[in-house]
Amino acid sequence: MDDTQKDIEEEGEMQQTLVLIKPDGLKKSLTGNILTKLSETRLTIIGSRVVCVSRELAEKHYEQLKGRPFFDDLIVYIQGKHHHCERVLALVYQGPVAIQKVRTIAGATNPEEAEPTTIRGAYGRITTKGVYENVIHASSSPSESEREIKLWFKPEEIVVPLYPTKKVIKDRIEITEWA
Ligand code: 3AN
Repeated sequence: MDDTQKDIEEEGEMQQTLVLIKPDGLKKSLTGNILTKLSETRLTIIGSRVVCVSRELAEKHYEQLKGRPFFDDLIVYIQGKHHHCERVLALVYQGPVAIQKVRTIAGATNPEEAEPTTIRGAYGRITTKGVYENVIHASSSPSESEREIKLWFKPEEIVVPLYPTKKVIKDRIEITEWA
């Protein structure tokens, strides 16, 4: 039995999770600190991209929150318009019970309620306008992580096969998409 199989047997189901280091995290030069904190999980990074977030991508990512009073501010924030930093760092982590492990280290949604040793507790804040600047996004469930990973990454941008794919012809070129 190799180490990965041993971990799964001892620790639980193999999962993937999407992490976004949000524009406030990048602007405040927290990337290294956040990655160090996440490395405590002993999970493996299987995908990574710096992304300039369009309004369309932001709205799709947060589609479940449409209609909430903070939705418009959230879309502006994740696009980096509050921080003059129009990008996020998107990462896919994989390993046993990855979703819960990352959410535990990320901390509570409200940075003032997050444990001080978590990423959001250490680095997050609520602005005077009431926007939660909580530095990091982490998927909340297996179905959400699959939806989010497929939204942020193309199949070839992940270094292991994750979900079924299909071949399609675009502009006479064959490309691989999520099925
Ligand atoms: P989480 O990111 O912890 O899974 P969600 O999915 O409920 O929490 O919320 C997504 C994002 O929306 C949060 N990360 C935060 O930036 C923002 N948000 C959630 N609740 C509030 C709130 N009450 N006021 C302002 N922003 C919020």
